[in-house]
Amino acid sequence: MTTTDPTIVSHSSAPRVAFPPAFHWGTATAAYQIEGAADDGRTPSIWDVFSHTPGKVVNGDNGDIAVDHYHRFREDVRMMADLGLTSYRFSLSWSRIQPTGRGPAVERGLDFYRALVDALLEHGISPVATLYHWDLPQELEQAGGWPVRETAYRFAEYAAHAARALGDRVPVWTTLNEPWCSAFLGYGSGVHAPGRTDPADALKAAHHLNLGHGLAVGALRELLPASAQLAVSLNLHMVRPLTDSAEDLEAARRIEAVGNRIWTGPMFNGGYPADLKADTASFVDWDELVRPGDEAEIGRPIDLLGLNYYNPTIVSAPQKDSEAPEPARNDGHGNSPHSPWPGSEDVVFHLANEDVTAMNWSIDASGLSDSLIGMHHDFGLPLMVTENGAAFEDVVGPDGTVDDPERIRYLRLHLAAVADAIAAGVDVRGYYLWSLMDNFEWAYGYSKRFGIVHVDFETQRRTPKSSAHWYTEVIRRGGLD
Ligand code: IFM
Repeated sequence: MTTTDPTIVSHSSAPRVAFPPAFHWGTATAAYQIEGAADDGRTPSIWDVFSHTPGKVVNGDNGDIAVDHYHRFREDVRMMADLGLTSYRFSLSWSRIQPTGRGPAVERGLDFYRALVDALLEHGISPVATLYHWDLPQELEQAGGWPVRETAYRFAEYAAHAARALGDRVPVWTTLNEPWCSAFLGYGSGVHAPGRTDPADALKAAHHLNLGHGLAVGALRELLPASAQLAVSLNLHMVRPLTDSAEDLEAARRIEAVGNRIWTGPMFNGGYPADLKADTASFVDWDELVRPGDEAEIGRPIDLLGLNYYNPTIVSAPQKDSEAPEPARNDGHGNSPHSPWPGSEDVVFHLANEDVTAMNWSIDASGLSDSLIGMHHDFGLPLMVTENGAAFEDVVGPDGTVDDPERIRYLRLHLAAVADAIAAGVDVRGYYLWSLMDNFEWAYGYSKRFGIVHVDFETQRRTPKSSAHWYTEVIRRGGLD
């Protein structure tokens, strides 16, 4: 048995499914979703502008205060330690570090992250820093945003500032979080900041995010100690055709191309796939967009690959029968008439089943184990689950506690799926539960709660839910019953 094999043990106090001893048990958050302190030393990001635009976010919510983590980080780190977390994944706010998106870094912004990381280390919690979790400095958006090539170079410059300041104490770095959302929800369907709706811009943004990743990896390698591990967090879609008809298989191929291989092609397989380029040729001239050397830059080796998984993606060809039930629009359209799937606008998305979370996302943990096994096979890199979790309609009991058995069930199923992948030989290094605490859920504002810690958004009081206590026990025992 190797150290990565989940162990089946019979001792009654030991977990039935144990994880490797060095497995990282974490939670994940993102700067704009938790920090607040929007005008305390930083300039607006695209999410400040978007959330302050009427009609863009449920209830007109914004991240001005969020859960005030900027001021409460010490208390939050203590809480993480009390929960027994061994690792914590957070993101850096670019406009806190480099307010104009270019030029020198601001020490005050860096000091906040130095203090956060020091507090984590003092409590024995290993930090994982994400450089970009969707909050582009607004100044760069005004200069064209991600559809403009220059933004990729600015990202690498910012990455270098972060590496110089934190490189001595952060062992694991991820460049981008879910670049699919940045490109296709931000510039395609427009349901995320900056809210633009041009398929050509979405594809250009995708290329420049990829290029920014590669340039940042280059900058980080030069500045970080040799022991630093570099990663990217992708929300690779576990695409499944509704039926095995040729038409549904073709729909799955198209979504897989513009959802997944647009990232993994240049990052791991030498370049953009020919079928993706053909599917989207009416929007962009790929030969003009991708300059010589770009794909090699994007393909710089990394050490770990992060997967963010919530639910599988079930697709079919357009339904011909007008009597067919209205398909579930859990496909990134939100309320937008604009598609986030350039070249594949007519593909229909379905729920995998009716067992759904408060986001109307089907609960199907088999997609997680299948994804991990597929990624291991396709890319051969050590993996981390950099996000997984669920929103439910949590209720605070009369005694102030929050009992969330549905979330425990979701987490148990998905951790078991991770264990299945490990048992199948996949090298999974850690699991980062989304999320540590309730926070600003983007276009849904504060209406969706993903935390294992409840936050009263009026008082900022934190209350660990029963799922938090359950997770603590899983960590303590090193596995699942
Ligand atoms: O809240 C988000 C996070 O920022 C990125 N991944 C999905 C989560 C839930 O929607």
